[in-house]
Amino acid sequence: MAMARKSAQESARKVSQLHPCFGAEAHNKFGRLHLPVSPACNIQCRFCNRAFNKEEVRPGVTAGILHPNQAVETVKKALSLCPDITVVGIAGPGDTLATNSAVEAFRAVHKAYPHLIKCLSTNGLLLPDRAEELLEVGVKTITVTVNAVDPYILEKVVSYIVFEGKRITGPEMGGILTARQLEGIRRASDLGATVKVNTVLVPGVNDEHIEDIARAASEAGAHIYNIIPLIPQHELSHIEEPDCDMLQRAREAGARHLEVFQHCKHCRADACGIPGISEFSRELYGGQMETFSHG
Ligand code: CLF
Ligand code: SF4
Repeated sequence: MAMARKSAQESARKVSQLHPCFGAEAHNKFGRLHLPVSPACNIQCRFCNRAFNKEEVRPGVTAGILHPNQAVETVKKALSLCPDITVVGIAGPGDTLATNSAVEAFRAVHKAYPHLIKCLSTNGLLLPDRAEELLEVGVKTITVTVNAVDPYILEKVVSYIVFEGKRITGPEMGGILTARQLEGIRRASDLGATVKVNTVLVPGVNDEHIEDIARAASEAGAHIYNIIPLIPQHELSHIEEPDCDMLQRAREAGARHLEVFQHCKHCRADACGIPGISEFSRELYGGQMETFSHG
């Protein structure tokens, strides 16, 4: 296991040179493509209002859903629009492990483009069961969104999970989700993946809890930490967005345990291009998919 951790550290160094979300070096230089193949979610975050439209720029939003068998063709087209793409990511619009679509898409893309980094973002509920399979289909970088590691704080951010066929709420839900996320991080990192933890910073809820999250994530084997300011909506629409001081304090607290990534661009689930520099999602997906609108 120690060997695997060491090789994960070496792989993390390589990834930081090529992946725009895993290192300052690669940021502004390389691009990522998101394949919006994952429609469903197995938890309900209180701030999440998944939507299908072409206007908003935030996680969870996409212009439509792609079928996994369209993945390779989409990567080909994206590379012709933006040859600087080094990463193919799947980040929604639902959870990437709630259905098999992401694994199927990665399997096909890895076969056709083995040199591109495959990147998955998940809420982590099913990561312990699927980490091995992800590594098998070429996934090298995994992001787990951990918004609290205390069940009483977590229930203020997540209203329920659906786990083993049951809908679970309250502190019991918080305990299960945290245990699964940390176990998933441990398993993925032991298998050689580079793991980033994302936290949505919710003022008055988890802003004093960031150091605890970073400590637990680091102990579980995570390599990088990214703090994303809340976009107030859905059940948390009454909470104000965190200000720069709060974000700065949170980043300092996180940095006591993990390297903090500071350049996140709040990407949509169908983003394509160099984050913050170029965006080709309209050219890529615009004419091809239906526009849904919900929420
Ligand atoms: Fe996509 Fe996320 Fe992979 Fe990057 S985004 S799945 S790790 S390839 Fe990057 Fe966008 Fe921030 Fe995410 S800037 S929202 S951190
Ligand atoms: Fe929304 Fe993602 Fe939370 Fe699911 S895990 S409810 S898609 S933010």
